[in-house]
This record gives sequence, C-alpha cells and structure tokens, in this order.
Amino acid sequence: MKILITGFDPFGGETVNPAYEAVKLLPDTIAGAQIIKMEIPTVFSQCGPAVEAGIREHHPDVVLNIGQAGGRSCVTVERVAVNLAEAGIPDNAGEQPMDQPLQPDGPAAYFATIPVKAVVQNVRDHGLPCHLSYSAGTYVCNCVMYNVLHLAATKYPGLRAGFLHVPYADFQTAGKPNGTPSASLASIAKALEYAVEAVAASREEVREAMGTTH
Ligand code: PCA
Repeated sequence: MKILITGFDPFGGETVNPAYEAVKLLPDTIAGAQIIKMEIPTVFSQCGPAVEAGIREHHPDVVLNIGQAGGRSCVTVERVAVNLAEAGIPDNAGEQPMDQPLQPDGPAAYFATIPVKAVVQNVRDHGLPCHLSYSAGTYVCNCVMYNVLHLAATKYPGLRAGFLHVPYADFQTAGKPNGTPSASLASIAKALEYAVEAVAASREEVREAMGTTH
C-alpha cells in the first residue's frame, strides 16, 4: 500500500505549521505501507491541484491530509467535509472566499473514506488522546478534504482519503493566552503514526458510538 500524506505550510501569522512538521517526523514505512510526504500551500485555489499533482505522480492508495487546528487539545480525525468555503482570515494568497461552494456541481458533503473510528481507537490504544470531529471548519483544511474526496469520487476510483487536524505544537503557544492547548511535536507525530498504522493495516471500522451531543 502507498499512502500520500500532506501537511500545510504555515498560515495565519504562525512561522511553522505543526502539521507538516509532524508529517516530516513520520517513518518512511508504517505497517508495511510506503509513506510519501508532501507540503501543500494554505491556499483555497491551490491545495486541491497540489494534492492532485501528488496523486498523478505517486498513484497512492490512500491520501491523508493533515492540518493545524489551533485550540484543539489533541489529534482529531475528521469525518465530514462540506461543500463550502467561508474564510474568517485570508489564506496565504490573500483569498478570502465567503459563501462559496467548493464544487458548484458537487454534493453538500462527503464522508471520509478511511475507517475513522478505528483510527481514533488505535491512537487511544497506544496511550495518546484522539477524538472524532464532525466539522473540519470552512477554511482551507475543509477545502482540501472536500476536494480530495471529490477527486476520488469522480476521477480516481478506488482512492480513499481522510483528514486529521493536529493541535498547536507547544513552542507555538509561548506567547498565547494561559490555557491555550498544545502538545509536543513528538507526541503529535506519534499520534499521527498510530493513526496511519490503522489505515495501513486496513483495520476494520470499529462498531462503537463516538458521536457528540454538540
Ligand atoms: N489549518 C487550516 C488551514 C491550514 C491548516 O493547517 C484549517 O484548519 O483550515
């Protein structure tokens, strides 16, 4: 199995993005799967084409996109991507879409096509926190997740895809308000590795309710 794993470049005034920093720390092979790493731009119009270029070059079985979710306390596995671009801040090219569909002819939403609960479970089984999330937001991360799932649904049959958000790395929060959640880059990378392991080992989806009440 071949897994293409992307991480975004820094955005929103940060000088690093823990997503790509953690991706770089991943081994080149996980549970027998070949891991291909790629940095992609935090730009609405460029992130999808950048991933598609990687798909064309490497022919992966699975694409996993990783992004920073500052304010979340641990790695979260996204279940849903919505067909909406609504940016609270400009992206790295100065684009700030509002009320825009990502794909005018696409469905309202796509679900991740990796076993999201098995991924959460495997991270937890290794002693690290991990949660399912039902919204990847409406910024560039949701955009890439939606567009990659749309590519898989329309152009690359058999390709599976999913998205994980990571918290701030601890060193990013030195000047931020007391209580801003963060984790060490090493533990973020470990959680990602166990997440990827569940995908690489083709784990069956877990039959356990993980829903939230809000
Ligand atoms: N996080 C942003 C975009 C890039 C990234 O790493 C997001 O969650 O949309």
